[in-house]
Amino acid sequence: MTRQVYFAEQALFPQGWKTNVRIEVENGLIHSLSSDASPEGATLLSGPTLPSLANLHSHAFQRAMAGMAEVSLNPNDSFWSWRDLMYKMVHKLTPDDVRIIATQLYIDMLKAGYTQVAEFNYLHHDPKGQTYHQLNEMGLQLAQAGDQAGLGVTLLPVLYSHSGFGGQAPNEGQARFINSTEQYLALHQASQDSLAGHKLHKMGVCFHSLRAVTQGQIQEVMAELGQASNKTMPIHIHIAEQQKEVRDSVAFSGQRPVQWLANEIGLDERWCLVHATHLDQNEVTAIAKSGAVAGLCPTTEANLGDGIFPGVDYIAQGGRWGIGSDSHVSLSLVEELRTLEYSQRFRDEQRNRLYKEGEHHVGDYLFQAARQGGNQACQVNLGLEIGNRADFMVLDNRHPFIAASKNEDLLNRWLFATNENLIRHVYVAGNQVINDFKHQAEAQSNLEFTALLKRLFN
Ligand code: NGQ
Ligand code: ZN
Repeated sequence: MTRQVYFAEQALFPQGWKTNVRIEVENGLIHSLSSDASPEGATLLSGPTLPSLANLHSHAFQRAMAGMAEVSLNPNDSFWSWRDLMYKMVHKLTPDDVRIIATQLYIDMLKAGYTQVAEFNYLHHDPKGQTYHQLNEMGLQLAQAGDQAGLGVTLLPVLYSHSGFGGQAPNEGQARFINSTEQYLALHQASQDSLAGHKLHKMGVCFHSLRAVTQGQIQEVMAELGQASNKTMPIHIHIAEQQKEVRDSVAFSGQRPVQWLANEIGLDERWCLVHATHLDQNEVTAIAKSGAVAGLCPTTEANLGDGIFPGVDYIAQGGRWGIGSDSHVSLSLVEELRTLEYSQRFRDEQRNRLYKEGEHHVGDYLFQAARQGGNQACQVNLGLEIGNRADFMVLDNRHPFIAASKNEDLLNRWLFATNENLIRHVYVAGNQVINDFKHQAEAQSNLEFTALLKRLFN
């Protein structure tokens, strides 16, 4: 048995801040928690201590092209022209490349305060579309990257069969993604077998989008994987990110994407609807009522010109949501949460848009809601509660805004008025993975990632 004891003068619980908090960890889990406690025999945490968050949406390989698509090639550059560039890069990546990118990315995620990531992986085959010797080769590389960094991966093998609504044949750029339902179920089983019993990694079910799968396929996979013991596995899908997708959905079925999913398949707490950007009032209500999580990726959605999520209406109805860094143009939960709130302000020409009854501090609302939604979508429990994994982070109290803030102002100061990374130490399952902004594997990872970028882009 491993046992650690930590002490923080200030720590954020699900109910709010408490002082002089003693955190006892056994075998990676929080065994006991007490406030107004004594520091005797404990390792002192040097600043305000917060739970880390689960990042609910990632395509790790896209980190390699972050910032490389900001060149105007045509006056109508869009999500779809960005996707063409992304497909060009996908073509070049080997399994080793994916591991190198993901290792660097996951170290950067830990530094940013994410300790679990839902990896929405649709890169399955070699560039000719042939399966690798190991069916879940890419999933293994991603899990290995998670192990090297010390971050938990919620692996979501993705079912991707078609290029558009109604089972349209895939296009050439999609060759590495394509599986039949049968192949997908075999891939999923292989992934479950290889991650079974792993301390940090989890599994979920995933459909790329309503463009990429048919109703029959969703039903078949749900019948196989949504049963008995697996009933709690999260189910992720990209939904309604672009207006074109909504128009194509209506043209195909007479229904908008979320409307169709709610009516024809049914929504519940297992679902994570990634992006869910374009919703009418009925769809807002359908998601909010179902307990599903809206998987918001504010910096990527801004970068790709997706549109603005109807956050005010959704939250007024109790809607759940979490944050994903998706294409990884930003690895900063400060920037994600701030962009989300500011998107609402831009649209409404008003201030302080996202909060709830009983929590009028925007930063506190945003942080706690993102924590809960990320947990639900990634199948983890991050937060200072007994029985949870002992993941937490320590802010740098040498910064005046951190050192001088009263409890109720601290998250607002941090989230709305700082830009430099202030996450100084990070712990996963009781072990320190970031010490004074540094990760023990970063020097080696930087070298390998730099060489790879030069090979890909020079
Ligand atoms: C993806 N990314 O699968 O990586 C997508 C783009 C698509 C985002 N939606 C491709 N941000 O949706 O077809
Ligand atoms: Zn995505």
